[in-house]
Amino acid sequence: MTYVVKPKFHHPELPKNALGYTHRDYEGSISTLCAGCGHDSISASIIEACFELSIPPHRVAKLSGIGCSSKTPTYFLGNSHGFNSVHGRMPSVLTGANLANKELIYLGVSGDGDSASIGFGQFAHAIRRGVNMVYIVENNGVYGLTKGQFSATADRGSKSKRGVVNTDNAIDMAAIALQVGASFVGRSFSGDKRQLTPLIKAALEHKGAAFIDVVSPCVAFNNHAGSTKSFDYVREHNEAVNRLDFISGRAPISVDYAPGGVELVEQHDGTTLALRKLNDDYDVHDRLAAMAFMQQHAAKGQIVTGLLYVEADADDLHGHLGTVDAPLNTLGEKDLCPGAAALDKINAGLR
Ligand SMILES: Cc1ncc(C[n+]2csc(CCOP(=O)(O)OP(=O)(O)O)c2C)c(N)n1
Ligand code: SF4
Ligand SMILES: [Mg+2]
Repeated sequence: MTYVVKPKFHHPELPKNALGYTHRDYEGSISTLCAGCGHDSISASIIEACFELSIPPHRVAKLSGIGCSSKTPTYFLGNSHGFNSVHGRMPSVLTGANLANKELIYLGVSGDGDSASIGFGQFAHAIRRGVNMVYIVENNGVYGLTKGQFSATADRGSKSKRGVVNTDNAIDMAAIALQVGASFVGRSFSGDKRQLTPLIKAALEHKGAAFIDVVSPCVAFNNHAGSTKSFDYVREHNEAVNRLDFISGRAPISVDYAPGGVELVEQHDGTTLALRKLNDDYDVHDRLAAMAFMQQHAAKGQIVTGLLYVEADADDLHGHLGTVDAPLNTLGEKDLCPGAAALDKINAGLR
């Protein structure tokens, strides 16, 4: 048995959101991951974000690949659609589902092995196409499920639990997402729920390819001295450029910071992001500067976190392709096959 159903009992006065749902309505089965695994904290942030945004669970489609990280959709949003695909293939399955039915909210959950090793090409192409989705990589620098081999995001020079030094260069997933055109890029840490939850909320409201790289320590295989993905290392080297609070066009959420260093970013759909700047030199609208800033800090061993880039008026794959308003899976034969006369006309135009 790979999952344990949670008992249904709960306190009768749990807080409810605008839909009348409690947190329990956004939970899944009991996690079977190792106690203390960073991935479970990310699941908690996803639950919190969906609860706070009052998202109807049946409107979400969660997709994943293979790995401890890819198992996590079982542990949240138990009332949503789910598809656990093949290792590294989540992006293409998600792209197909999104093309068929653009009305769902697509949440892709993956690991660094799943997306930076076997699924690297799939990751890059889904992002560059601008698929409307939230793509989360739960990044621990190892293949946790298969017992701790270095993944492609492990930093050069970092040590495995047995003392082996990684000699390969690391892939920075957030930098690649920026390079291939993601319209929303964030990075966070599983141990910082206050930073991560609003980032997920903003990504859920963003139209286009939203990517979040979450450093998520593997307590079983990559949380020792010498690792650059351990809880201690990330806490000591975290360079947060901003803190995000989110104001929805539908239900305003108050900003709990003193005014002054707060920048408001209007999004395509009328929602607003409220951003508290922690670094005055950092501009979330400058893709090239963001890439340079991240590389400079990575060279010093620092991990830049926060909202790294946002394109406020971004569009998605359906917009780029000019698909019809109705979801493609609702079209019937009459719409899809306009008949011989229309075909003759097209053929005549090609002569
Ligand atoms: C085609 C294929 N190749 C290899 C495997 C073995 N495998 C399962 S999970 C995994 C790596 C998972 O690493 P990651 O995506 O980082 O997830 P984590 O467990 O670290 O969260 C590998 C190599 C597989 N299941 N399928
Ligand atoms: S092996 Fe690592 S990634 Fe997998 S559940 Fe345990 S701590 Fe988490
Ligand atoms: Mg991993």
